[in-house]
Amino acid sequence: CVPCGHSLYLSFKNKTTIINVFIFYSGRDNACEKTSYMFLRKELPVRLANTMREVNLLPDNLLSQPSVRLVQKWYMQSFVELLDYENRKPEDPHALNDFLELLIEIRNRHNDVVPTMAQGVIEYKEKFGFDPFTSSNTQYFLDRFYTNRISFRMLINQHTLLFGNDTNPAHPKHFGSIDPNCNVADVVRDAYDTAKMLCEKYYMAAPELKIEEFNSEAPGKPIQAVYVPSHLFHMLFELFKNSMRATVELHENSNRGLPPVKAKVTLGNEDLSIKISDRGGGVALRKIDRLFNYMYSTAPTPTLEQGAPAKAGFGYGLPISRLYARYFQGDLKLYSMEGVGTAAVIYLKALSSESFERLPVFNKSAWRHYKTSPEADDWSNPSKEPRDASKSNYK
Ligand code: W6P
Repeated sequence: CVPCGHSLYLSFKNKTTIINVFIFYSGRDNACEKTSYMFLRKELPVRLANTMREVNLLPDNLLSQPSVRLVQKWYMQSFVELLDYENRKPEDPHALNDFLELLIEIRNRHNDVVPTMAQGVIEYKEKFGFDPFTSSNTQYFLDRFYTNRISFRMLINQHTLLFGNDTNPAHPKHFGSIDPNCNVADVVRDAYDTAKMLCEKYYMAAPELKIEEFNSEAPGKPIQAVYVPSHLFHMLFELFKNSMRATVELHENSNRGLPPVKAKVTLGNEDLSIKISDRGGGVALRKIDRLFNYMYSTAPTPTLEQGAPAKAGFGYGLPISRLYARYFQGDLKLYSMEGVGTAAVIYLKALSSESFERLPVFNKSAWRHYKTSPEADDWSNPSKEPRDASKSNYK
């Protein structure tokens, strides 16, 4: 079992050691699959158990919503099914294949975790309204919960892609879901094209794309990363949808056409950055945090119909995109200038050796997050009502 040269890796922590598990394998040989099996039959239940413990720390009013209970049931069932393999030797003639099938089953069972949790948040809001304490608890929890889910699916996908028979013939040079030579501008164009089709369907128009590359390491050469193209696509598609919507809605009735959406891909020593900027009128600084807030941005309207097209502007697109960026030590930030436009920047690590998993840990300090009530604000707070509404433009 020979891991390939790249060092983008997934790690896992237990009490005393950090074990780096290479997810690049040079071939689809059996020894490799056994190693992966031995790792996953332990690691997957550990990740499920950590999450289930944290679910139990949610406020009772949220925990008791039927949708949250349903998600909890899925996690328990998958946990139990994985434990069946605790003592099955990899030499057992059916163990490897049965395990692979179980992973696919589990992946399917957990497909709708995100909309179902969103439903739970809606149920909570309908009954108890919006309050800052539950909102900050929910924010903290869902960021960790979804990061855990991203990592869990990443592990399952690597195993099924590398050892199942559903290997993708379109991408012979990928290692599972990882492209060791991912051309970033290509993914930008791909995500733009997909968002453009959606935008034209809704609005009969879409802004053009202008794309620039600055490779400070190898001037003139295309910028590449060791990365998961589907993660990158997910983030960029979300940003393009937002930028296009803002652009079209602001300029719909103007006869000067739509200002283009610009993309700039840059590579430095440490960072590989991708900026998507629009002239869609921007967002006031006061409202930027809301765009990443799960509880604030869940509206009861998005129907959970199968195959319903994803419309931009509500739901969990932005906060989850930021989790994808952070998962491999990057980030996603919004810089807006109200009245003019918005720039969104995705930061990735330039070096794959810096791109290890960022995982939530479940310790005392995490526990404290759920158990301490918010303290009084230690900064002065202007009164909600302007002293004289006719003179003040404080909103
Ligand atoms: C906007 C709002 C937004 C969110 C995310 C990305 C781009 C944009 N543009 O106006």
